[in-house]
Amino acid sequence: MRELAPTPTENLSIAIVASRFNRFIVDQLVDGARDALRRRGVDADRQLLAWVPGAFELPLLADRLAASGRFDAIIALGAVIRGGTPHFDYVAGSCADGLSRVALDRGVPVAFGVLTTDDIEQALERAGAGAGNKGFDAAVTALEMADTLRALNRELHRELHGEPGREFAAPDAG
Ligand code: INI
Repeated sequence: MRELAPTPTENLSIAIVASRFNRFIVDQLVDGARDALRRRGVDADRQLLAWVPGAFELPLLADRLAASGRFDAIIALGAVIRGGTPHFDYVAGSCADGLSRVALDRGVPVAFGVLTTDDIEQALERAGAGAGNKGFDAAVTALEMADTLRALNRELHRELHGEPGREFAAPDAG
């Protein structure tokens, strides 16, 4: 069995889309994501940060960014905290559905760095105060998916054009 072997690729362009609602938490997710991009060596010139009012608005901006064709991956960051009403479920559900739809419709990886928690403490824990930083994790995921798609495209290109180095070769006749 052949296995796709993604390697870290150069010159990735990455967009972060972040929601201002619960900004004191989302700011930490943004910091985490930027830290991951910096460690990976993603050029600051190739990063775009865009803000929207709330998590509900993330999919639309992610869609516009994906449609631009300028980004290898998008990192969506937000914090939806459960209140006493069903509002949480509508906002969180619509956000998650919308973001996954953008990825599938546009063929651009969209990492889901949107916290959905019962309370502020849980959110803070996941924004760097205990259980890691989900913004950092989302950025790592976005980079891996961008690398994987590039590797897949390379393989498909080789398969199509029969360039040397391809490993899709049929069993050797001789
Ligand atoms: N938006 C969030 O990002 N997090 C929340 O916790 C939240 N709550 O709790 O209401 C929230 N609501 C706003 C929503 O995302 C939209 O901005 C708003 O409904 C206008 O479309």
